[in-house]
Amino acid sequence: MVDGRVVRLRGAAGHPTTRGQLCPKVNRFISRVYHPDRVLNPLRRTGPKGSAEFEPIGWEEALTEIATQLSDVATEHGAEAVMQFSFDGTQGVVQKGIMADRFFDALGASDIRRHLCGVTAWLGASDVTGLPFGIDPEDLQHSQTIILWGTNTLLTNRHLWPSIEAAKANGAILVVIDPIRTATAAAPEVDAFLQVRPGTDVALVLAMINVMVRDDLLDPIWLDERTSGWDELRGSAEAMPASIAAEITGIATADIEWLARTYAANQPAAIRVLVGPEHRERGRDIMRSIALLPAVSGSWRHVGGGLARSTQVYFEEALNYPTSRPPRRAFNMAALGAVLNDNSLDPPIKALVVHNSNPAVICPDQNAVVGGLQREDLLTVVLEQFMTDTARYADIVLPVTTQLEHLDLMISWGHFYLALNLPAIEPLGEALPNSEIFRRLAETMGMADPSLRASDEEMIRELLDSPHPWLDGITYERLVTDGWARLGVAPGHRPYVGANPATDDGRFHLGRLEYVPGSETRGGDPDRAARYPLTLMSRKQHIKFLNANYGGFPKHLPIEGEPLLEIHPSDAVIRNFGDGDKVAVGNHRGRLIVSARISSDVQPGLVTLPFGWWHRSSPDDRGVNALLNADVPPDGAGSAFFHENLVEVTPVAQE
Ligand SMILES: Nc1nc2c(c(=O)[nH]1)N[C@H]1C(S)=C(S)[C@@H](COP(=O)(O)OP(=O)(O)OC[C@H]3O[C@@H](n4cnc5c(=O)[nH]c(N)nc54)[C@H](O)[C@@H]3O)O[C@H]1N2
Ligand SMILES: Nc1nc2c(c(=O)[nH]1)N[C@H]1C(S)=C(S)[C@@H](COP(=O)(O)OP(=O)(O)OC[C@H]3O[C@@H](n4cnc5c(=O)[nH]c(N)nc54)[C@H](O)[C@@H]3O)O[C@H]1N2
Ligand SMILES: [Mo]
Repeated sequence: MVDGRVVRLRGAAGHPTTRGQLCPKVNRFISRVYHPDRVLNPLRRTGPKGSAEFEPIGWEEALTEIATQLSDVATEHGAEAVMQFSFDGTQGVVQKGIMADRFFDALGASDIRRHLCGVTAWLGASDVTGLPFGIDPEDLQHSQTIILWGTNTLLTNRHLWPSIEAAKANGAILVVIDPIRTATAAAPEVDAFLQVRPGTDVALVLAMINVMVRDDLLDPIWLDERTSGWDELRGSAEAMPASIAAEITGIATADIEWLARTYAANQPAAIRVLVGPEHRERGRDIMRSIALLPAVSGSWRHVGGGLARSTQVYFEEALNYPTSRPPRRAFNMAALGAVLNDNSLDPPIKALVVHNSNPAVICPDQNAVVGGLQREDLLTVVLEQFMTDTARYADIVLPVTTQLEHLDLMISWGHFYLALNLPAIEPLGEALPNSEIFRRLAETMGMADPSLRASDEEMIRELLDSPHPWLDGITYERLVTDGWARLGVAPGHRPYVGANPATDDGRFHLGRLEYVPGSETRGGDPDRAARYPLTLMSRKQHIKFLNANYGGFPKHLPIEGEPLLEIHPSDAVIRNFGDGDKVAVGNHRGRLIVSARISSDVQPGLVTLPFGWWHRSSPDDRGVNALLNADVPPDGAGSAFFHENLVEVTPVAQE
């Protein structure tokens, strides 16, 4: 720090996960904080929606105007005509939304189901284990077999890699299962890369269990004492021999057999998952099927065995999270485009308040989302650090602080360390933390509930005020002194040794399992596939991107400078185009003109476009999400199907 200005950012040397290192995206965080494009004043729209023409206004004027308009909407249409939209812009518990939720609860506004990330994975794992506790990811260092199942660890979760390297140094076998040869799949440490056909993992799991039964690799006492529904699952698995699974998954029979034997016999065996395969219509089945493997094999018994999934559930259990939110109309965030355009809703949405999110980029069916944001009769307020594609459509933009400027309590999905984020500098310009904005808005609107006046420190103290043993000895004061503290989960913690899964009978739930292709797949809808024969996946792909945080920053863009369509040589040749050619990729939802990159990292029938690019950094003023299905699972719970969309690609004549 020099003269109140941050000049260097580094990881804490003593922190066991980061070990003094930051990842390539966070390494440049200071340039984001001091970026000349930071929004540092409240702004009011002066041009047409989307034009990004704004004038600065004072805070008081901004808050009064928002308060008046929200009250008018609530009076005229009912409070449910107001909706908040918020997501994962920060992992800080307070700034992510505690005060915002209190504000919208007090107002009685429509709520948002924050389901785009991790909920489907949570549901699938909890189908097997009740509360889905996994192992400490650091314990992968003790594994002899590690399967990175649909997770691009080297890109999305680099801090796990040293644990994997430690296991490798001990002779572990490392397997990657992914439809794409990702940076992780291509790493020299990987012993086997199994390039599964997208969305077919359930067939692979069934065949693995089939082989384990056939070759007598399972422990009948474990199955008898610790599981229920084994007969049903065994029946399902018996109907899926490896040879049939090979046809469905594209993985050779011998490789499936090798994987099953290695996984069952080379213990401790761990599977690492995050969210990749959840982003499909049948994502819950896939995540459940993966969670079935340690329940069947009993690998949970070994330190370094079991499922290493998101650790967030540990923090949710330990911290005193607000639990009693009033039930209200709520929408799955994937459906934002449909919700904003649906006039038959009672009441329709008339005011949208966005914080911690950039829905114009991150939601599926981008054209529908933008269509909704263009509505002249929709009041849109966006709390942002930058003039994002969403903020451009706002009536009022409110400037918010970054993590260097506000107080927060940070949880994690990658490890067990709780951190207190103390502000390092004063807020820049007129920026305010989200929490403070909602406190002031509540006051301006005359809301009386004292919980709407709680300070950030008070909210953090409330969160820490929990009898849970994992928080023993972790106080606000200790966090101020030390910066971080490990939850009181012992190293080598085996969540299901000496404790049962939180299912109704205390056993791992197995039961019937069936491979069913999603409806927007070649197997699921042959008619549609005749028109749109290629599967489009839209993953996180760039090392310096963090979701949509950097997709508009020239210094963060990859050298190619624009999103490229990756396509297999066999699919390009029959369509008569070559590397670097302009192509149209599209379906009934949208169409983009992009450049092609011919690559055998993808498989025949599969194309990819990277996620996270802002509209104006993309050739057609739209990102890949313009092509994506906005359906959600029938019960409304879970994520969007980002990786399961059918498209056609055609060459575009060059002038
Ligand atoms: N650099 C960088 N790091 C990030 C992020 C970022 O944007 N950039 N985002 C952060 C966030 S919000 C999250 S949620 C995590 C996500 O971390 P990950 O879950 O690791 O990342 P994803 O790219 O969502 O998906 C991982 C892999 O799943 C594969 N996959 C998709 N469908 C299937 C399938 O049907 N079967 C199998 N076996 N694999 C499949 C994809 O090809 C992809 O390689 O990353 C975090 N870290
Ligand atoms: N095609 C496709 N779409 C996807 C995915 C994919 O893999 N493919 N991944 C999905 C996943 S896993 C996720 S998590 C979502 C991510 O969706 P989002 O959470 O919406 O995306 P981010 O880009 O992480 O953050 C949004 C904004 O939060 C702002 N922000 C940061 N800190 C603060 C703060 O303190 N206050 C306020 N008000 N704003 C702040 C940033 O400036 C940023 O513009 O995207 C989903 N969408
Ligand atoms: Mo995510």
